[in-house]
Amino acid sequence: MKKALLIVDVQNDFCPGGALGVKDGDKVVPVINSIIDKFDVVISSQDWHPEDSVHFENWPPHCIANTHGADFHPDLKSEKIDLKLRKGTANKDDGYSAFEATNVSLPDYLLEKNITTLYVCGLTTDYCVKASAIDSIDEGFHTYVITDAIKPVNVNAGDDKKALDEMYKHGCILVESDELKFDS
Ligand code: VGL
Ligand code: ZN
Repeated sequence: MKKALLIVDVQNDFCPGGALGVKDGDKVVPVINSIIDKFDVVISSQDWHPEDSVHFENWPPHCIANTHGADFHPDLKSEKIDLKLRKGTANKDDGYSAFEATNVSLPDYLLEKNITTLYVCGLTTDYCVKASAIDSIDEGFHTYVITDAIKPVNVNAGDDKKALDEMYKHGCILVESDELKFDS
């Protein structure tokens, strides 16, 4: 019975000044760094879009593969990451969920490592965090969402509250980072 931290899309383009920068997106970084050593395994996802992605009909172009915008926020302790997932890599693929990663099958990896529980954090609450947390439940994992380590886009006011409600109703457990007190 092991637990993994899933760090969703803590990338330059989702942080202030980035192509799809969200308010206080960078503020998740110190929170994530403060808990990163508590887990058996640390997994990240990165939005990794081709320039001609259909996804850019709905969003300003962001996180284009192999660009600075697609890199992790420079302060994230990325050297602690065991598995780096890439998603949204095909031009017809939104790839909101880390479970849609194209370079590795996340369920297979978790099974192989005996991970039963996922703690989800990162960007953004109302898109990729939500999609990943809901897929995690659907794939049969105990799923926690770390509410002070996520930030929303809020295309419409209140989208963040709706997303939290949806995750909770789907079976996710909402926790704050200072509640994470593990035995080992
Ligand atoms: C995301 C919008 C577009 C996210 C990705 O990481 O939540 N949001 N692409
Ligand atoms: Zn995207």
